[in-house]
Amino acid sequence: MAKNMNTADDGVARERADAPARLQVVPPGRRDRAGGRGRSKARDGYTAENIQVLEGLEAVRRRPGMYIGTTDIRGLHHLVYEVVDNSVDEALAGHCDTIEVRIGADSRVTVTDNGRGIPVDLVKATGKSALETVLTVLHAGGKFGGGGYKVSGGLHGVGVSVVNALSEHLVAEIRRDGGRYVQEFRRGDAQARIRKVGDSAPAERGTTISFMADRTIFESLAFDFSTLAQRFREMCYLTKGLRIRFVDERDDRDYTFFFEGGIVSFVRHLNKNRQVVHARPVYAERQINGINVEIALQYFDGQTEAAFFFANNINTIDGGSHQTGFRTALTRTLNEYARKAGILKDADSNLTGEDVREGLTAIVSVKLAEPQFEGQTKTRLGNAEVTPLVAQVTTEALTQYLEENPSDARRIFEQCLRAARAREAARKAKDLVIRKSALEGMTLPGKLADCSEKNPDLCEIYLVEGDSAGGSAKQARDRRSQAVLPLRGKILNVERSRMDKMLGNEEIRAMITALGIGIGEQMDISRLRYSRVIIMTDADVDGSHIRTLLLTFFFRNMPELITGGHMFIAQPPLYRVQSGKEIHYAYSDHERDVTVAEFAKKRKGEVGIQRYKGLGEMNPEQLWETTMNPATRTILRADVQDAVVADEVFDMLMGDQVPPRKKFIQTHAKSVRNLDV
Ligand code: 0RA
Repeated sequence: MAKNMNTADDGVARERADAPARLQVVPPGRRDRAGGRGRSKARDGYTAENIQVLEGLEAVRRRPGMYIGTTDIRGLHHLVYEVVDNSVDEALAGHCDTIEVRIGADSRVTVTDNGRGIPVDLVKATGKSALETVLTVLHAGGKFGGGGYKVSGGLHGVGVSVVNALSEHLVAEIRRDGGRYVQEFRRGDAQARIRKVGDSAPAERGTTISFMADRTIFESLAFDFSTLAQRFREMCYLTKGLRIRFVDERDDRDYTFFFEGGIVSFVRHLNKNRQVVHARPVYAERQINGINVEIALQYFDGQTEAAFFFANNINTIDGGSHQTGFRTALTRTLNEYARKAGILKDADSNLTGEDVREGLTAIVSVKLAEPQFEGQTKTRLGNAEVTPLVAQVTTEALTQYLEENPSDARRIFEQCLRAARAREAARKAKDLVIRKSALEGMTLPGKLADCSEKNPDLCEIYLVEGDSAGGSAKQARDRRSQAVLPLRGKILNVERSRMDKMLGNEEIRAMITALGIGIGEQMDISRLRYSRVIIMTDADVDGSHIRTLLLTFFFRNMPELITGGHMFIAQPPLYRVQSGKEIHYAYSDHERDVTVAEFAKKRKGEVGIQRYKGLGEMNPEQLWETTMNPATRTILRADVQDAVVADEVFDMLMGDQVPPRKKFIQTHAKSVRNLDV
């Protein structure tokens, strides 16, 4: 025990005041990518030359955007992911099976794991304890403690020191080697040396990081439960046997995620509300040349594809080498089997990639020591060596499955052949519709209230749920720059309907003509008539369903709208809180409570709360003020992740309509279906 105490003490070489400035060279190209708010804390000695030299974590505080992208809610969530990713790494290395994430009533976040505990002994290179090094030196993560522990990285791998820099207060507690060690930080600065505060039993081993995000940096500390829960759920699917408990003390929610079946549970979950073609997902896991490959797939009787590709638990939405390997193997294996089994005759043409991906739900997850993430958003896997490995695992697993389950194989091929025939029919129908609308000369839909401005850069369009809200929006809008298109009722569920049927739908055709870019092969994003397309739906279950449908439609048919950053979601307020003459609009339950408390403190007398169930309950002035006025509104840009998450399954599970607040979401036996509800 005494020895450990010593090493811990040795780790703290100097107090902060006399520590030398650690200089970090920021490459000029990255300097101005700040998504932050340009907080200028210029100090003597800083000059704006080509190469900017900043001191340690101060660089992070000066330009948070460079490290976490933005200082809005996404940046805020990034802090949580960063800390949790480290614990998940410990789980991936096989040393941890339980993580607890807790959001306090005051929005403090506490992440606890039962891993080995971050080492507390001295790191020679920094003269500090390993713990303090990880928390105060940029990019220090994984550079100690032996290679191989850190498989994640990529998107979130900026290091937990970034979290420390952007927290007004952070406490680390380490339980290892029989001791309990604590160190405290404020805005990245250690407040004292690491100290031993007690003993720990082996069963208590682990790390706890508790942080209060810095209110002077982040726009708000309103963590979104669903977004975080979705991420934790995904992490648990991708890490078999990992348990993540997520407690939100702001409104007393307590969920535990655990999936014994790993990505098989994931596939079952995605197919939960679908009619599956074969009962048991095809599954394989192999470790080849230090690369772990895991695939699971199951067909359902639909027309869409739900295949997701992960590298080190990161959702690589732009695909990459693992996707290539999987797709090639899927098409080739199915065609080879079909020929051999006489399902495809010599005269038949092969099934295309599209044919074999119709009605396919699949998860491909690879884990490798040195992932290369490419593309603008670093969401495409580059490692070429992964392609043949994924192809090999897919081919072997699928071939074996087809041979052992010939009747399932029949049904899968029937589905693929149906897809091939339907595709041909749809192509003909689509050509017809497109030619027809071309002949009609692109007349704008009658329901569209267009704006007078013609320059698309200055124009936006609101897609509004319901004719009555549409009417309010038409009165409320800025006629010069804002167009309004009301959409009646439930537009049809694009996931379940075919392209030809979809194009026959009046609401959908109105959207297509209003946006001006066409659809399918003829689509041309440069003809977009509005630079912002804003979905505005009621803040209720139906509204969220319609938003989901719209996002799904755009995601599948005009993905450039989303990837190009044109797609937005309006944020109407949930409550109107009034006391005397003072009115405040609250956009969350939490904000409502805070406002009520503030009003109550300021003056006695009644505080009135109105809950807005729909946009229709606001008059045009209120709608303008709260939701449409570019100067005062908040709109959220939809990214591809949102579109992927636009999954009815998730809403059903997590939505406010689920009464029990405490949930255990888990599967125990692979043979029992749908326990993950
Ligand atoms: C490297 C080495 C060792 C532990 C960790 C990293 C570690 C890091 C984090 C971050 C959050 N939770 C964590 N748990 C563990 C220890 C190596 C050893 O004890 O031999």
